[in-house]
Amino acid sequence: MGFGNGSYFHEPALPTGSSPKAVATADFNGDHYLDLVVINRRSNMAGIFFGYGNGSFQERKHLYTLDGPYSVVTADFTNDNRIDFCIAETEAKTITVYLNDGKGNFPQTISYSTINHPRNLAIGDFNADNYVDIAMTNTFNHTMTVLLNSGDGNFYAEKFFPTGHTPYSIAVSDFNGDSYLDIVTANNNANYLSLFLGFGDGNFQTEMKIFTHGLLPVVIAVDFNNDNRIDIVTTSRQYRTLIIIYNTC
Ligand SMILES: [Ca+2]
Ligand SMILES: [Ca+2]
Ligand SMILES: [Ca+2]
Ligand SMILES: [Ca+2]
Repeated sequence: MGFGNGSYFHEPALPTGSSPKAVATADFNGDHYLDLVVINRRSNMAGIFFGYGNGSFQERKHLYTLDGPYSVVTADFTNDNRIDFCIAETEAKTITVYLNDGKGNFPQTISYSTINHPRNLAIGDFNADNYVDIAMTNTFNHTMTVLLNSGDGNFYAEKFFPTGHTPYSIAVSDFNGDSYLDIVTANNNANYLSLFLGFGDGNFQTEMKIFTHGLLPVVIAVDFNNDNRIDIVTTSRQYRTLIIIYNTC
C-alpha cells in the first residue's frame, strides 16, 4: 500500500497455521516490546509471536486450544502484572484463560464452560473490583453474556441479556458519561445495535436499540471528534457502508 509520498508499509508475513481468525497484542514476556497472539480456527491452535520492537518477530510458540477458537482478548486476569489472554472456543462452548508465567509461557489454562456458543469477546471491569471481566456475544442464541472474574482467572455464573438477531461484534466503553462501563453489540441480522448501560456493579439495563442501516456485523467504540463522548463505528452488510454514530449524550 502506498501513501503517494514515496513511503510504503513493510509487510513481513508470519506463518500462522490454518484459518487464522483473530489477533491481539500485548507484551507477554516483559521486554517492553509488543507481542502477538494469533488463533487458528481450523487447527485449534494459538500462536505466540514475540516482537523485537523493530517490526520483526521471533519464531512462534504453539499452544493448543479447545474446539473452534474464534476470538481472543488480552488482559491481566489475575492481577499479577503478567498479561494473560482469553479465547472464546465456539464449538467447544468454552472460554479459556491462558495464564502467563511472566516469560511469555502459558503453563496453566482455565477453561470455563459456557451455556451457549460464545463468539466475540470484550473486556472491562464491570463491577469495579479491579479484576477484569468478560462480555461476549452468543451469536446463535441472540444474547450477550457478562462474566464477572472471581479473581483467579475463573468466572462467576453467566448473566444473559437479549440482543438483536445474531450478535457478532461487541465493544465496551462508558457511553453515557456516568463513569460506569457500558456494552454495545453489533447485530448481524438486525437494523439496530444493542446498547446495555451499566450500573457499575456488574448489572446492566436491558438493551436500548440504536437503529441504523441494517445487518451490522462490526462495532468499535472511540471518541472521533474529541468531545470526550464515546462514539460508535459500525458497518452495514446490507448497504455496504461504514457508519459513524456520534454520541450526543
Ligand atoms: Ca514482548
Ligand atoms: Ca496475569
Ligand atoms: Ca471485575
Ligand atoms: Ca455508562
